[in-house]
Amino acid sequence: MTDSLLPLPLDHIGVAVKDIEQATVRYQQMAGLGILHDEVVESQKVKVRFLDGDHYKIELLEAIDSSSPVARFIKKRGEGIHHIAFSVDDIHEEMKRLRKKYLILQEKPIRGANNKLIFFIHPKSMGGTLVEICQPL
Ligand code: CMX
Repeated sequence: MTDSLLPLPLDHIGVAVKDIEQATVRYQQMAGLGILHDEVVESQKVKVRFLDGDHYKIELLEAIDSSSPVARFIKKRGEGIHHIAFSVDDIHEEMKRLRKKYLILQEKPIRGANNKLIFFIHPKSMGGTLVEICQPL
């Protein structure tokens, strides 16, 4: 990338889990994280819960349907870190910029959890890590 590119702030880390309630207890007991927000994202077939760290968030993701990307992920790889999400100010410009170098999974940004526009970079073009780019609406 260019020398002038500023580091994108981390928005959250997504963790695929089989049971969101059990996972919440694990993070509460281990790190004292409280619940920030619950939501069902129908388009992604997931139930999500954001946990509040001091300067970060953890997004727990539980599939609500076997066709969900999260259900496929858990079937293939088990529970664990599913994606990392970076926050941007102009998601349309970032999509144009990143599409030149990376495989972007959406044609246009889509509506994600927590009132955000999002898109994903395929793990195959990010060394095995799924990356979400997001912008608050
Ligand atoms: N992180 C790293 N690798 C992943 C991955 C992930 N999250 N999901 C899949 N992969 C890998 C698979 O292990 C597989 O690797 P191999 O070819 O080495 O076996 C490869 O990617 C293809 O996997 P697949 O099961 O054939 O492909 P899928 O049909 O599951 O699609 C992907 C993979 C990334 C295109 C799909 O999961 C996707 O579109 N993800 C973006 C949307 C999403 O994840 N939504 C969930 C909730 C989002 C939210 O609201 O926060």
